[in-house]
Amino acid sequence: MENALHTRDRVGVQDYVLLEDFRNEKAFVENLRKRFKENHIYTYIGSVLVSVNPYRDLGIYRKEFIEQYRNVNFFELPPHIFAIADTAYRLMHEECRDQCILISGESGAGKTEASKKILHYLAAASYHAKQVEHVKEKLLNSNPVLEAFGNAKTNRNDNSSRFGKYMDIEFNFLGAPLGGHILNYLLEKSRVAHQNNGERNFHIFYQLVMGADDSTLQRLLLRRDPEFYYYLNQGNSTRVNGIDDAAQFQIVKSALSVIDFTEEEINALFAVVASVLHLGNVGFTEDDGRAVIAQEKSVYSVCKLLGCPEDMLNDALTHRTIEVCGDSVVSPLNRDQAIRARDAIAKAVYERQFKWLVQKLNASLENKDDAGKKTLMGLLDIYGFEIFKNNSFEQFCINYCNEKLQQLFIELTLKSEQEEYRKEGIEWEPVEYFNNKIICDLIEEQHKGIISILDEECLRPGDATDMTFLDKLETVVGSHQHFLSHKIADKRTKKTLCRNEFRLRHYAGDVTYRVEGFLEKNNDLLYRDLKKTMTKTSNLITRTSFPESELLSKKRPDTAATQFKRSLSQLMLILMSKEPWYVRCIKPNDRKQSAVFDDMIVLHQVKYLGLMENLRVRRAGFAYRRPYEVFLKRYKCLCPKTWPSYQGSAKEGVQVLVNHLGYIPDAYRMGKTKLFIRLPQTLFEIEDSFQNKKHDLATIIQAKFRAYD
Ligand code: AOV
Ligand code: MG
Repeated sequence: MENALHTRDRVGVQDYVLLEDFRNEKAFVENLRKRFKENHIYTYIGSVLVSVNPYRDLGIYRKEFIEQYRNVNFFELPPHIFAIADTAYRLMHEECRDQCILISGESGAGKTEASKKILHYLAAASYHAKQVEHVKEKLLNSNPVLEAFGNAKTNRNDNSSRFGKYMDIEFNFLGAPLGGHILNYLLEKSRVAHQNNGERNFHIFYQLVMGADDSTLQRLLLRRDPEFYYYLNQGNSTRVNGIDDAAQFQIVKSALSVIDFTEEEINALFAVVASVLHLGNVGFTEDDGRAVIAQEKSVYSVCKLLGCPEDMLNDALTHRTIEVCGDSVVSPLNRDQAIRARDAIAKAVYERQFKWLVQKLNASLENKDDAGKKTLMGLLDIYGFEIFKNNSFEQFCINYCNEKLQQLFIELTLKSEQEEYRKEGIEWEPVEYFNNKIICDLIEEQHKGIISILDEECLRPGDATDMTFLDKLETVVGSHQHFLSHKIADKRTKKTLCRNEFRLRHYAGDVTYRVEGFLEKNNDLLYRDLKKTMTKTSNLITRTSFPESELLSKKRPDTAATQFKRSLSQLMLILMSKEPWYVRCIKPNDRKQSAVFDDMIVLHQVKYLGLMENLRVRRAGFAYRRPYEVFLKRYKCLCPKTWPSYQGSAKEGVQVLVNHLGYIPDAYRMGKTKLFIRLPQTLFEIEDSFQNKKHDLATIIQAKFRAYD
């Protein structure tokens, strides 16, 4: 077994707090590399877990490992995702404080895998009783379903999350899970209608086509051939090495039944998935500027599956009705407009189905037993920072979300750490760190942030276009140090951008966005005729997710970016109300390869994740801190003057205790309300003594009882 103090040469240090040259980036990366080579993918910075994606099964998540990490103090065993899960779980259970585990890192770094391991750990290690086994089953089975509908192959990751997910798990006073609740964030729905080369649509489409039995396919009017569907074949990669769509389909189907989906609901779900594929195959020709449907058979299939009148859908795909002074005027669409209308309805149907799915999951996971006190464990797994060849509105939102999360990390760990020292009256060395708030402001500030400018263009009647949006950006934020456009040459590359691009200097790197489609995607409007057609469907999912009431509402819905911004700020409040734990995921290379550790790629991530600053703050200060009451309560038995009780204040008691333990002055500081301990070893030692003492006391007590028998 790896031990903190004895094996540092071969496998590096398991906690960066112990790294001698802790200001040196090279030494930092070297330590990760050493450990990676020895298959130690986890390393701590205090209580922050750094994880390097091994891209292969290391066999470190088996039952024995779960058992090993159960109820063991955080620093006693080698770093592991289970140690984070275990400590957070125990704090939640024993001290009744809500916890949350925040997982970050760029696309493909291992966030989703980490979140699944945590969930598995919690299910396996939490209170065990017959009544809660079903809850655990449901929590675990929610994953394959959400991944089928919300993940896809991208050029960065074969199983890339295309939605953000925050899950709260509710526990009772025994530590037994009672239920859960999922919040989902902005699904990348543009993928439904279009995929870049090398990428795929959401997994479920391929799973259904490859995995459903013949009679189901027949009922859904589908062919067992993903290449046949326009919405599946654009990326030229319908089949992916290492992904067995057919086998996955069986897993998804059985997961759906575990989470209480009825046969009728499952049929409705697959009918919607199939109808999206048929919609994609509806092609148009043009006659005298008017779109004419070329594949009536596909329209027929959609109508049959969703249960709506065929002529109604035909009309809605080729015409649009506008209300003018109370009168309805019908005007034909041209071919381009019809294609856009078709894609818009396909995307809307899929997105609303996803929301319906999450609602159904939540209904199934809802804790119906309301009695007693509950505590929560939150788990955040979002889409990671990404840079593609072409970056659009979706990447803008995803990267903005990552900025917010980084900001939270800085706020909570770095800043709060400094502030705590100040508050506790303890001297320490200030640490400079890059604060990305300036980029968050550039994006989200009221009136002058990018989202506000985008909204303004979206709501402006008349001639607003993606290019006028870019012009406005240049006027309002052109001089911002994190913004670049074609008018300003990049100081580093000396190159100017194209006329239709802008570049943001994100905390994690520069990303060039093309403005085409920003307005349309942000507006996210659907022709009324198509909406109306959906309200007339008999499929239970489309019928409930397109309510008639929406047609009556005159209020314009908020834009996509504004809704996203609002939901993110709510998420930040949720996270701030809990005790946070961090898992910082790192990708060892850009080729999804195991055993390849690219120093430059790792160094880049170490830098932008702020890990060096994080370590400096940790080292400048004290690895450990505990309120006097908590510390005294736990360890008072180690000193005859404080055991069984101490008459003075908790602070005085702790002073007596540490004097008795012989701590040297540099090892600790006494704050206003807390004791600060510089190095983790000091705490290992006292914890060991405590465990031994506890054992001795238990033996004495047992012996006493035996004497009475
Ligand atoms: P992500 O969630 O961080 O990317 P994933 O968790 O999906 O990344 O990881 C990508 C792939 O790396 C997985 O499909 C696994 O093949 C492999 N992998 C990750 N972690 C481990 C691990 N601990 N052990 C073995 N293999 C692993 V994105 O969702 O794209 O931002 O939007
Ligand atoms: Mg993911």
